[in-house]
Amino acid sequence: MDKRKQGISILGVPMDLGADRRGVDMGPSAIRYASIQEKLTHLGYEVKDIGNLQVPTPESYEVGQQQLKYLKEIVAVSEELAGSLEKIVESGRFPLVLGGDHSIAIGTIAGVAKKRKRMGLIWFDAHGDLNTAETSPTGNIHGMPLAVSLGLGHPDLVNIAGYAPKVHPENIVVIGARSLDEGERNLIREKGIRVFTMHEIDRMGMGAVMDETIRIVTEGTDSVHLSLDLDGMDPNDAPGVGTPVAGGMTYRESHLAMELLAESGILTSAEFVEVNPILDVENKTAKAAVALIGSVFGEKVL
Ligand code: EXY
Ligand code: MN
Ligand code: MN
Ligand code: MN
Repeated sequence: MDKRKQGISILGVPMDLGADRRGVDMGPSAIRYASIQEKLTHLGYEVKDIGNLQVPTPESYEVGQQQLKYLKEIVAVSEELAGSLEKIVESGRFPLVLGGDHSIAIGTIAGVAKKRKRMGLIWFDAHGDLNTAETSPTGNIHGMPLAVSLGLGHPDLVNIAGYAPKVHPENIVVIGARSLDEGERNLIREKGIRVFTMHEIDRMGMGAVMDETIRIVTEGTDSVHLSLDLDGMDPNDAPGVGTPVAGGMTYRESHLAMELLAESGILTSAEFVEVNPILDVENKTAKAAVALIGSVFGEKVL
């Protein structure tokens, strides 16, 4: 994508209410420390970092329902996040959101999709994030945002920004899946969501996977959002995540995916989530995130 004329607005969301392991709230700082602004500026973009949204600290609040931990607090942040994203889209700038756990996608997607007629969605992840309170093995909301965006789950989550659903199953692609719960598998079959598991990525190669992905997310849509969970990468390349799963996308496979997205020019918003500096090794995962962001914004070797 060459959005150099468009300008990029960076927004951090230091959210860790959606996951069980602390530390992911430091993700936005780690990604900034890995020089995201310098990278994008060097690529020729005008970048505005609007700072972080305020997120409650888990220690100061009650967990609430075990099957929807910190529901009330996550709903409040998601509403605010959706409002911020609407404003960025209205300003004509490219929204780039830094997490935070993946529950932030509920608010990001609610905000960007509200301003579009129909949005395609690329979900880069080891997981499906397609649980509801009924199917979740943990009650952690970061395992639910894709279901919520489809209109499934607790009404307070589903109706963030006052409408539902945000996206349609025909325009969603999940890439890198290798850990799905039973309820998620059923939902994928029921809704006919295109999921490229690691098995398919191995067989087809990332080039073919991205060709089909780009076709699906652009069919009848006017915009495409990338929701990239760093645990989609192999834990050798991105160790700083709360829910690592072996056998993920390599550094190069992940970059090829980003490079092909850049070439296609289809992206209209993006978020990079689940970077956990406490679990990381010398900020390797935040550096990987910044490198991927470079590729998705058109960085080339030659
Ligand atoms: N499927 C599991 C759950 O729902 O608890 C694990 C979810 C991890 C979600 C992450 C970050 O993508
Ligand atoms: Mn937590
Ligand atoms: Mn995820
Ligand atoms: Mn994940």
